[in-house]
Amino acid sequence: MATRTQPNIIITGTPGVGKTTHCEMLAQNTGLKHLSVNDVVKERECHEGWDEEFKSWIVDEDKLLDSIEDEVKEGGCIIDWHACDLFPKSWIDLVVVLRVGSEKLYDRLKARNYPEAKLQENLDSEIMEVLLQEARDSYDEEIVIELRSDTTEEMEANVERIEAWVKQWRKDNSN
Ligand code: DAT
Repeated sequence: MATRTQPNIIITGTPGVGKTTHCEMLAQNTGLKHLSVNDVVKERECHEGWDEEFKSWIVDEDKLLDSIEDEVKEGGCIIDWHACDLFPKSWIDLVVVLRVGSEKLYDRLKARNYPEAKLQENLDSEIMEVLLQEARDSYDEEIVIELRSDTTEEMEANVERIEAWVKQWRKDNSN
């Protein structure tokens, strides 16, 4: 059993699916802390350099885990990252996999000026449900939920649903 007094949640999904937007809203509404793995990798230099073709950092996972271990074990983190299989099961209480339709994703990644190879890889990854599979392979099925993130209305409903889950977790884990 976890000894933390606040839950840890992973918000995952293909880049562009809405992780950051969801995490910011959730952090504001729940008081939990938005832990952007992207920022951690950059600011604490948990990488082995820059991949020019994909315009992204080559993440050093061991360094990343060492770097966030203490704060995540404390609890109360909303982890924002496009992978989830690296975090130890014992750290995590809920895994939310956001999903989006191809056309919407294409538009969002295009707006970010993603290079063609990176754009195509991410579209394929979303269609093949790579992150959903990764989440199901890495965590108990009861803690993995898949939520749609095509529209603002869906995002608001998702945030409300996760907020309700946090409230219940706090009730169940208070003495
Ligand atoms: P991620 O952190 O997964 O890369 P993001 O939160 O930065 O994604 O969102 C990418 C863009 O898409 C951003 O301009 C906000 C928009 N967006 C995300 N989710 C949305 C939703 N459910 N409805 C409408 N727009 C959304």
